[in-house]
Amino acid sequence: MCLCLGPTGSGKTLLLKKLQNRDAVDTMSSTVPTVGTNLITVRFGNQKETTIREVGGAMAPIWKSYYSGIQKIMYVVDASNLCQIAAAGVLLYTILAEPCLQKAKILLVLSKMDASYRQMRNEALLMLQLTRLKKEISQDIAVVEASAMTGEGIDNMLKWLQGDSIAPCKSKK
Ligand SMILES: Nc1nc2c(ncn2[C@@H]2O[C@H](COP(=O)(O)OP(=O)(O)OP(=O)(O)O)[C@@H](O)[C@H]2O)c(=O)[nH]1
Ligand SMILES: [Mg+2]
Repeated sequence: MCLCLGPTGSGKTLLLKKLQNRDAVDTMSSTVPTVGTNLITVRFGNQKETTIREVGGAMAPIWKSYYSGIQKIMYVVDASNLCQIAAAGVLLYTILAEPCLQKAKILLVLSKMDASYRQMRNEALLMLQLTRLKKEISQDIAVVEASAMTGEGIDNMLKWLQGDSIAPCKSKK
């Protein structure tokens, strides 16, 4: 089981829909904030599948009650909304400090890349203090740039879910 967390409106629900069925997502239809949780099953080509539980951003105060037995966390941050990023970083830090998640694998997803300019990736990582964070924590953090609108990053997210390491993306201008 993988948990999908991140501030409200960061794009979790739409990305998960796209992971589940990349060809049949109406990205024009609007989503509603997830109140509670949302379970989805992702099937891979090789008959394997995995379950992801999204816990809505509105539920952040009780994210903790879902940590037991979790090995993977996908943390979604809206890269087009730099104002929200510092707060997203604080929430990420509390997840990483959690004793029962010290062995978890973390995927940091910079979402809505279609609405961001490329340089925002670096600004977002800077505001999250990722380089500093990586030195202080025991978990493995991979970073993916993604967009539910264009489908960017979906392949890498599927690879990560299957346990493959993903090549660090080059900084694009
Ligand atoms: N431009 C753009 N907009 C997106 C993308 N993904 C989601 N959105 C928009 O962002 C808004 C919030 O998306 P959701 O997927 O519902 O966000 P969420 O993270 O599930 O939010 P909570 O369930 O409240 O925690 C919606 O209006 C989406 O249409 C994306 O890749 N690009
Ligand atoms: Mg949602």
